[in-house]
Amino acid sequence: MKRDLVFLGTLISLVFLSLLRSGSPQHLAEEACSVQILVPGLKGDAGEKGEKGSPGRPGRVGPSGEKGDMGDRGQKGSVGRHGKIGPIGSKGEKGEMGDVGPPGPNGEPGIPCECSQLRKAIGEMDNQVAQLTAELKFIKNALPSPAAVAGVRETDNKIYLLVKEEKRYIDAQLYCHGRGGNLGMPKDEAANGLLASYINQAGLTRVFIGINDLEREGTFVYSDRSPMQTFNKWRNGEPNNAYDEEDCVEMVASGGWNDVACHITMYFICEFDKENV
Ligand SMILES: [Ca+2]
Ligand SMILES: [Ca+2]
Repeated sequence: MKRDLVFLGTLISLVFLSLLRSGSPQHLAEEACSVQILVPGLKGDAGEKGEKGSPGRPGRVGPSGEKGDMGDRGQKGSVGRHGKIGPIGSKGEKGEMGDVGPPGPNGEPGIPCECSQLRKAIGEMDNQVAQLTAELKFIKNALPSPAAVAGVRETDNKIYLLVKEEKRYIDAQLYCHGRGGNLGMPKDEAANGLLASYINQAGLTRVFIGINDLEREGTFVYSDRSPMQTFNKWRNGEPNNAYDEEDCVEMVASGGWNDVACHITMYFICEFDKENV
């Protein structure tokens, strides 16, 4: 288009020049020198083909391709390392008994002992015990008894001894004490009955027993200082503290009790705990 305009301009200029030259040739010659007109040449022939250019820059990264098919299975790997040691197992069952082992070596000779002497001493003691047992049995059963002793009576835990020596209460108590006992202290019906029969079998009518109110008038206690319990065998009207002097106690053949004066003398019964004999 631009080229067409230039071409049209050129054509107009040529027409204008032709008109000028047809008027005054002198005047036109002067005018032609003062006007500069540029006119492009004709288009040239095509040039030779250029040399090949340098390679272009790399293009952009293309999109991801589709997933391919699964490959073939690989080869078997080598054997791995040993694993950790596992926990301790449960206890096994007991095994069978083994064979008898060989006999051990002989021991060293022992020290000569005095067993023979010990055996002899023990044998003698056995003889003494047997003899004493026989003597005790004889004493229990012997009739008549020697001197003051008229046999004994016993229960599961007591031994009673009737002493045929007339003594005041206090002396009778000393006699029993001196032999590790006390005056007889009937504390229940059974013991009281045993003492009563003891007296009867000895043909006696009364003996001192271990009961008194020496410390406090009217308050009777046993001779071991233990208090009277609910059990008692007072005869009718006793204790009456007759003449205001009866602080000791006798048992009569019936087993009944009576308070009497302590300074009179009569037979008496001692009692001993078997565990102390
Ligand atoms: Ca009294
Ligand atoms: Ca009395």
